[in-house]
Amino acid sequence: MTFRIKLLIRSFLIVSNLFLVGIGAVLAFSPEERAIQDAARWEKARKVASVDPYRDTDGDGLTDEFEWIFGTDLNNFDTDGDGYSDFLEIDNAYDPLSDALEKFPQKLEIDLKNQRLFYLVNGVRWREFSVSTGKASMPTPTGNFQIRNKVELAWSEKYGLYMPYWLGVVGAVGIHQLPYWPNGYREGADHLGKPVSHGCIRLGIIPAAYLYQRLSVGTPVEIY
Ligand SMILES: [Ca+2]
Ligand SMILES: [Ca+2]
Repeated sequence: MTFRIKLLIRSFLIVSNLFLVGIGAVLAFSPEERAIQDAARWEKARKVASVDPYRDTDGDGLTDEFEWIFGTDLNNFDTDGDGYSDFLEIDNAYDPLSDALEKFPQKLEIDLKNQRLFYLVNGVRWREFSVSTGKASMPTPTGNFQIRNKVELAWSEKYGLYMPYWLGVVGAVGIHQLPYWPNGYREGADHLGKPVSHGCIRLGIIPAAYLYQRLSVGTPVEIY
């Protein structure tokens, strides 16, 4: 084959690849769409495998549906026999099928429209919490970020309040527990589910502590 023909074919391949990448970006699914697809896939598989989603056969706190999703034995509370239950391992992002110490990938997805935060373990929506994000005049930015810092009790100089269990995300925006003022007054939990913050992502008392204990700097955060 002559050099010119090879060059022509290579150019064609490069251009067509770029085209495919472009098409891929246009056709990429949003987290919401991915969740719908996952739900449909699980629904179908559950029918095939006759898994009762709400039953917890071995009583380890992990429903049969989650056992099926994570591939654990729904008749054995400690599938890999390492002394830690399947539930405890997944809840702390460890692989319930192996005693390896590497953690599963973790991720947060924040749905501004529905004011929900999803905590993903190994790509599975493991927990879901109500949040309060930025009000219309101070919206929470959307995009793909990472946890950039952690502060157990952050102080806002600007607003004169404490933001416990701070997980910094982008600029001055972070995820934190319902804030409280030096006089002890705390923002009401009735604000959860409503976008009323100054841009931060506020979480309830227990969810904020739960996530702070489990997540580290670098964890991906997708806000949409
Ligand atoms: Ca179970
Ligand atoms: Ca185990």
